[in-house]
Amino acid sequence: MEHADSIRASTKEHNMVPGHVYRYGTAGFRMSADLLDAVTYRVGLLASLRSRKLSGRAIGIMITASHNPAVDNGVKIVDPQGEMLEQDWEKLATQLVNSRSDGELVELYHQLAKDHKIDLKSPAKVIYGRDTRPSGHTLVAALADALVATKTELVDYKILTTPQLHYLVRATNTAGTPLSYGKISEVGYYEKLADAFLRALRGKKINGRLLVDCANGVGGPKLKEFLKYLSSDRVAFDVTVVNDDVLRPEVLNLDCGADFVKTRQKAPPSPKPVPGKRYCSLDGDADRLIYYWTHPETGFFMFDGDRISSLAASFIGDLVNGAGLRDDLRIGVVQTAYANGASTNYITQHLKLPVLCTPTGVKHLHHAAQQFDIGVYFEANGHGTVLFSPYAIKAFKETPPQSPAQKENLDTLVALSDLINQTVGDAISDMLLVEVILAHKNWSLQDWATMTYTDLPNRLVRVEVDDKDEFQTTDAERRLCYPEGAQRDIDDVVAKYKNARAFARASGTENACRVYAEAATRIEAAELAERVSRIIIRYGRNL
Ligand code: NG1
Ligand code: ZN
Repeated sequence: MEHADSIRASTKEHNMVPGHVYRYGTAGFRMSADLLDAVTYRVGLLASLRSRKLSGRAIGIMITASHNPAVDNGVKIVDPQGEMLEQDWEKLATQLVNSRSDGELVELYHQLAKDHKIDLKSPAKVIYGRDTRPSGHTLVAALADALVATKTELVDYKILTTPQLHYLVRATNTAGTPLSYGKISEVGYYEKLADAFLRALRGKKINGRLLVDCANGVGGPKLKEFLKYLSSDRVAFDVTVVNDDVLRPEVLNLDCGADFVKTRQKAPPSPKPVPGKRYCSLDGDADRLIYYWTHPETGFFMFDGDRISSLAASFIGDLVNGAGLRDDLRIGVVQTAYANGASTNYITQHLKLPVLCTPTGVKHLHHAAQQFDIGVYFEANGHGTVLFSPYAIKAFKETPPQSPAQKENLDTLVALSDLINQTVGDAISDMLLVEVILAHKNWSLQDWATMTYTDLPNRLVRVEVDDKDEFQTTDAERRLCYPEGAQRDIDDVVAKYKNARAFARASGTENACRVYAEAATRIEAAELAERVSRIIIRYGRNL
């Protein structure tokens, strides 16, 4: 039994905390950091198996708990093209992590190798990074123990944003091929983005200062590093980085960051928002982005994932038309049920683009977006990107331009395909994309708001239930199919309101249900959310 002795020896150093059941969810394993040492060790074992299964291609592991409080952490596996772990393997991760004893763990490891025809003597490679949480230190040590025990080549990239790790996985696995994604280094990531940003801007002027709230997370130091790669003689990009204190762990995601702005629907209290200025917020691992500004009279106004998505779709759609490729390339937008109904209407009716709805979790959106030549996907919370198919990129590069304007559109599309992270939502890359679009359109945030659509009033509520897994959904999570009768009761309540929509689903990241409601007025949206929540509580008790 290959590696059995070394695994047995190192497993003893990483004991599971008893009494917990772990599940590889939408965000991998995410919980209080105290519970994660042995979980991370076991994820290392699985990643080594996955790499061997895929002929030694590099697998990524990111240690982060994103927008969660500083005491939490998480561990997530990245597949060779920089995508989320394949779904079938999520189950294997859950199985392996829940092994009840060291003996069972070693046995299951070998059983998985046998079942999946994995040669444990073949080469394996795992690369990893972590956000700024102090607990990341010990977790990567646990991970390294598993990789050493299984004779897996490893590269520790230390502190990274989540999208940087995804970039590095893809760059590693495509190096030396015609699809090379970029240099295999953090510097390579900055150089690629800086170069693409300048090409996409095409000398257009960026208006005014942008203030970037980095949630006191890894995005702060990384954004500052990126800015060094923008030569000031080629672009005037006036950026002020705020909430970038990574030395005091307790302030991570505290009263700041993209999740705070989106869920509280207000600007972070510090630094005090200045009316009229352009702001954006990243989350703790820099894969979500929300823009906002405050108006002297009307107050706070937010540009969430739905707005970034429709802005990108509209701009890229215009470029494709201007490049003469309208009939060649299929452009589509992917959303979840949480997308504001007004954004869906705007995209289908005004932009005349198809919209697909998938279950929550970026892996679903990413997969659906791959059906298009240009697939724009965003969750309302600001996580998303734009995927370009190899066919689309070839068309941008090889279509003979019929005019200087067409050439310009084609060149801008090539630049965007380099600027936009093709592996996962990336707040820094998405922010540069928004800045490029606003510069091309010569829009302020006020222009962006008034030239598009008005959000329908909405309300998102978290509802505590005994067992959230009893709530099962269908139709991209828009309808409950279990408990029986619950959906009928929700339909009856929704029917009492005009232009209303509501749904309930079990969270994939915490033991609770979420209820979302939209209606013609704020009061009605709140009332509807309240009534649907009561239905969920009632059914939750009857089970
Ligand atoms: P859950 O807990 O399944 O609702 C939340 C977010 C998702 C996604 C994941 C992963 C909402 C309503 N849900 O999922 O969009 O980002 O966390 O972080 O925002
Ligand atoms: Zn995140």
